Amino acid sequence: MSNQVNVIKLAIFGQTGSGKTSLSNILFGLNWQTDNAVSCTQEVHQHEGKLALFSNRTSNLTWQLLDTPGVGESEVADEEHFQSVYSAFHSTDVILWVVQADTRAFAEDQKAILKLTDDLQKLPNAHFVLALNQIDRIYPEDWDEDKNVPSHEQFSLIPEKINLVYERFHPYIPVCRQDILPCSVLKNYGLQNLVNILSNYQQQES
Ligand SMILES: Nc1nc2c(ncn2[C@@H]2O[C@H](COP(=O)(O)OP(=O)(O)OP(=O)(O)O)[C@@H](O)[C@H]2O)c(=O)[nH]1
Ligand SMILES: [Mg+2]
Repeated sequence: MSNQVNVIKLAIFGQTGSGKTSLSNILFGLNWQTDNAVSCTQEVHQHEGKLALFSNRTSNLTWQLLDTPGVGESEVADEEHFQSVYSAFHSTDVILWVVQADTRAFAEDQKAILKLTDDLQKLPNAHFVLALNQIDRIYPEDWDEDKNVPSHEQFSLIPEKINLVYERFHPYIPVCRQDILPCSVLKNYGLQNLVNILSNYQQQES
């Protein structure tokens, strides 16, 4: 595995607009283009470097990041992107699947995983982490700006969201409940937890 030389491969997947590129930017201090209206990333983008956010124990690590085009843009686009997304999916140490916290529709993610795994026949030997991004947008969208945390009401819905995502994903990918992390790129919330979970993998395996 690549971390013998302290390089960990991290590839990011998920529906278009879930925030994959936004996460890439904030985690690695990049300035890749994002868009709030149209599907943005049209090819796999690669970057090698240190995390902008890290714990002391991970500061010596170098990551090879792959940011992939989102699934569910259109049938044509999904087909065009498939080979490069498939290669990224099968050549990485850590798979970060990003979902929008305010959605309850996961069929596109499930279909994409079925295709990427040849109908679950070919699962990569990677650590699966799920980011429940855009947690600021969950009902009733009344973020606690003073403390920069979810409001009381939003906070009380998070366990339910995590359960739902777990139920929808665990028949398809080997993800553990504790590896489903609520976060918000917009609010810079939950990202240190995410980094810790991503980095734990390296610690276990090295
Ligand atoms: N409210 C909110 N908006 C976010 C958050 N993260 C990303 N966004 C916004 O969501 C939109 C889509 O973000 P992108 O990072 O381009 O999403 P993507 O998954 O890379 O999209 P594709 O490249 O099309 O697959 C942008 O307008 C971001 O600013 C978040 O945590 N909260
Ligand atoms: Mg993108």
